[in-house]
Amino acid sequence: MKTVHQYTYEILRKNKITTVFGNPGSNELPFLKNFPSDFQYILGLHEGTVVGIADGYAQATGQPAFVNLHSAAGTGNAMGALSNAWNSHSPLVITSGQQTRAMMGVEALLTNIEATQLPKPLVKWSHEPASANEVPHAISRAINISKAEAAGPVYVSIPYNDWDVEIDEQNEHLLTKNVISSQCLSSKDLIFVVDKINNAKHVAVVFGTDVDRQYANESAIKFVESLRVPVWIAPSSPRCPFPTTHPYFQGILPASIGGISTIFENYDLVLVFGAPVFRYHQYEPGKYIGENTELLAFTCDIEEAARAAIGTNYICDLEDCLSRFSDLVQPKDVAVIPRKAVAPASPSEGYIKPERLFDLINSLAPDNTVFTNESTSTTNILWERLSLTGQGSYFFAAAGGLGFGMPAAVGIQLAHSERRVVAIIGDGSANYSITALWTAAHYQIPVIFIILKNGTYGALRWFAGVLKADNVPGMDVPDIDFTHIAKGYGVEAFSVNKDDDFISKFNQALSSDKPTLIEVLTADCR
Ligand code: TZD
Ligand code: CA
Repeated sequence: MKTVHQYTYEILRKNKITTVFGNPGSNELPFLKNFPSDFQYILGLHEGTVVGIADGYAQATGQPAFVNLHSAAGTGNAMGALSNAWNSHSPLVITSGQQTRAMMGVEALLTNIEATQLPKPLVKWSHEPASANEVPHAISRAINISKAEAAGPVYVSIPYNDWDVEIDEQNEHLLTKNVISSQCLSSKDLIFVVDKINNAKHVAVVFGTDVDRQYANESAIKFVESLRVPVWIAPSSPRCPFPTTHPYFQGILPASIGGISTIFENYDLVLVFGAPVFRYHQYEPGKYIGENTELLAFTCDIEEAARAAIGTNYICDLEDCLSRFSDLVQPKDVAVIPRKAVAPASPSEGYIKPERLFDLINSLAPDNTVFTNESTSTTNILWERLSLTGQGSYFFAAAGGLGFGMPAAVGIQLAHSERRVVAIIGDGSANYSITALWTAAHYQIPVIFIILKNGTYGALRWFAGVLKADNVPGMDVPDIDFTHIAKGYGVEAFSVNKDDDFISKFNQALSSDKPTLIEVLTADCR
């Protein structure tokens, strides 16, 4: 008879999962023992970093990533990262070790008390098997739930004495069992929507993160080129669903109620694909949408559809609906006016201002570079100046939880050895998951980390202005030397404040097969 341990690794293999992202403790050792040679274990030094790396890997591969955390303390450390994974529909199968069943009741040290409650509400499913016999079934169930639309994280807590138990042969069925989930518009809905589109005068299109996640980018381009209409990217978008270089691209929407309805004032139909309607941030009151504007939204997520404040919301596969619409819509006869091009930024003395830095990065980075962004006050500058073109080119913390950009870059680079990953990180944000540097160095994952050093929480200074909050403490982060920190973790590092130095170090990083950190002075701190 096979053990829980044997069945679990066979189920993972069957689901093409052979990487475990983790940070271990005593409860996890019986799962990790005799670790199979066709599996790789990626060690992160803090659980927020572990889940960030796994999130990047899951998003880059489009497949569930398997995580193993240490009981309650490890799960607790991962919660911030889990908020991002939840919001980006990342399929993460998170397991944690539980105390041995004999001592759970007396709450021995390292018992995960009410384990299933702990990760809620940031998981689709949370479970602790009632017996050892149920563990493989729970793992199989977790994988299938995580990847079914809308995809998302799931959690399974496993008592450590379960792994060696020999179990029922019925578990063999789990090695051939499959779940197929497809979401398609009915022909009735399809005809209704196409009629709406063809009868509308002025149509605006908004693309969101799930267009990129569901590999619908090409269909998105084909759809708007068939229809000939302007395109915006959804507010706070954690991924880039549409090429920023396309002549129809108008920019990223502001993250406010009033800001969005103003932009769509003169449109009679707004179509939203693969985004919440909408992910607002700063409160700027106004109408959700003007009286003469109708909104139709297409999403993979019933919860997203149900909580939208407006519109007719369809649950469907984005690639499928976009390509079917493309064949049926008639082009509008007004030409789309391209957005205003930004002027190239000029150099400055003693520092490299963000606009200039993004221009330099854009001119030096290869076309298929993947960017992660966690430089909060410069996000609009990034959207204006970086050419983000192909699928999977851009990743940002979907819930705004800092500590995503550095580890996600490591996970994405691990998934895509054929592309270079550049992490654009603020000097404040860099501190939340700085241990990602060690994982990059240890496994020789050649991410280029660029730290924008302005000595402050720039975005919070901006927000303090919006909220008219004066004299707020804790806004600055001076005197951090990221080159020393990076070197301590084994990552080659440089500090630059001149264009020429940045160009030479960035080119050097591009030709290296190891990670590099470049700290860039981006404000006049003299
Ligand atoms: N903690 C966590 C986990 N997530 C957060 N989003 C914040 C705190 C609050 N926060 C922001 O939303 S932006 C920001 C903080 C602290 C400042 C980040 O500073 P930075 O970038 O240096 O990375 P800028 O460009 O100077 O804003
Ligand atoms: Ca900063």
